[in-house]
Amino acid sequence: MRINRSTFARTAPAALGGLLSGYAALAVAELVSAAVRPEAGPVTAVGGAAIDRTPPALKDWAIRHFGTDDKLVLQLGILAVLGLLAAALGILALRHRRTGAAGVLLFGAVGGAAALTRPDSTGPADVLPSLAGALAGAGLLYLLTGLLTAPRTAPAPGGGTGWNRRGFLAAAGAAALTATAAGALGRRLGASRGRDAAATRDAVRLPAPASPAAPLPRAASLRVPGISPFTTPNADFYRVDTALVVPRLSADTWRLRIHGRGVSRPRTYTYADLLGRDLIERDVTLTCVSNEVGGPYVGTARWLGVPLAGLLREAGVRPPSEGGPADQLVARSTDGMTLGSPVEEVMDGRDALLAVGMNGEPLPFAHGFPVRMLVPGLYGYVSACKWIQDIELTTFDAYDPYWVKRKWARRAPVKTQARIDTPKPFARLGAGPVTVAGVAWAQHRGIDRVEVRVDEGPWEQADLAAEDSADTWRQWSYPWRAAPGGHTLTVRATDRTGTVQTEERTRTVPDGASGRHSVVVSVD
Ligand SMILES: Nc1nc2c(c(=O)[nH]1)N[C@H]1C(S)=C(S)[C@@H](COP(=O)(O)O)O[C@H]1N2
Ligand SMILES: [Mo]
Repeated sequence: MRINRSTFARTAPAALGGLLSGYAALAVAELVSAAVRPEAGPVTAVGGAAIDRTPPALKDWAIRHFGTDDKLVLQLGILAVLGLLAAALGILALRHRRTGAAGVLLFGAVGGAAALTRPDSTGPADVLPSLAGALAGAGLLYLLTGLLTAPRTAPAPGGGTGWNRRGFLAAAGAAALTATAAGALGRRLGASRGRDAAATRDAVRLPAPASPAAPLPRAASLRVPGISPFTTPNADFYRVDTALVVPRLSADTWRLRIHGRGVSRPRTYTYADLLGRDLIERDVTLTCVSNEVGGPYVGTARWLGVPLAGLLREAGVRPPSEGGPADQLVARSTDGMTLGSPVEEVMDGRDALLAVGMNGEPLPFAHGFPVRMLVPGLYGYVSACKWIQDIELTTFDAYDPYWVKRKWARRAPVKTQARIDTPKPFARLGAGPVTVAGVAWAQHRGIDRVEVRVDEGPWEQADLAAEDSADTWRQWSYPWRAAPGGHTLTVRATDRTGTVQTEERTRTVPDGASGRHSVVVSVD
């Protein structure tokens, strides 16, 4: 019995030693990554690699269930797994001291390899955070395990080999404090780096547009409580991307290169070059292909930017309909994302933009500062490259961009959709007049009609707010006389091509969800 208890008595501190070593490894990695590159930190690198390898269905599920928090969930998951493994290594080290320490080094190797193979890797220095962290963690585990297995200087009462409890606790405490200090310092350094980029953003004075957006018609906004505002404030605008750390680029050093097939005059632009051109301002509704029927990944902003078609013409690009050799435009971001848009649509006269402004301010970092692309009528994943740095003209045959490699469609125009914003699902309402309201979108075609149906009743015409443009959503409302009982409210939109929103439900993969949004309510 005594033996067992003393073994257990050392298992718990051994696990603690493992955890502490893992913690120290991450803290040191954080500090070094602040000096090298925040994206090269092991958790960020492994997380990014995990995102790239996630099957589309799972990624889609994660986006739907955690939304913008999906990245936090992923990082917490990685930390939980690392914590368990670190504790296990601590226990292993009790018997095999060197193997335990080598285990920590192995994790460092995984982190370093992930950092090196990320598309945004800037070179061999990217292994340094993982390497330094692993060395610190392995050394600490070796040391702590030594204290756990060393016999006391004085024999334990009743004999048996005890362990150097006091020495272990002192070393563990010192390690915890040092690691916490290193991690905190790393965070501060990282934050000051971000502040430099923020300073270049603060210094931006957006020029007035040569072609301003028409004032928003007052009648485009219905006064219905609970309806989505026509213009989505930047702080509420949905965010979907694969970046675990939001890239904070400096406007001063930003460059955009345009090159590829049929580009007779390849060009590189600076941010100042773009601001010096004639800018246009347009209201455009952006939608994510991962948006479920009735989902939140859609928003409207007033964008300011350079017409992309003009830049392409200057570079000598002709659309396929004029005999140009490239039918796909691949936009590449600083974080290694690639998005492919059809050249024909980009150049067909619609307001495809290199956007620099969003709702009156420079693009927020999360939405692509300094410059992003935007093509009205196409889902974000085939058009809206954030943190853009390169545009390559190529063909759909020659190159599959990021999402297409992951089973999403090559071409993806936005599907006609309507959403009920109010009442909310499972709302309890009083009998009598109830305003049912929401938004409907069919970017670049426009919305012509919205209808609402109560239970299995007839489709009734909803009132449409004034149209801002065919590229924006339209608010709608329907005055309902609610009778007591449970009811299902369903909505459908008709776009300007006369196509009625289909009833057929499809999943978001591969080219966007279809089907009709309905909401179940109970009326007392
Ligand atoms: N660099 C980069 N750009 C990107 C993405 C990304 O993951 N990385 N996601 C795209 C997708 S899927 C959508 S829907 C839009 C979303 O833009 P938002 O986050 O500004 O709403 O950005 C697009 N641009
Ligand atoms: Mo998306």
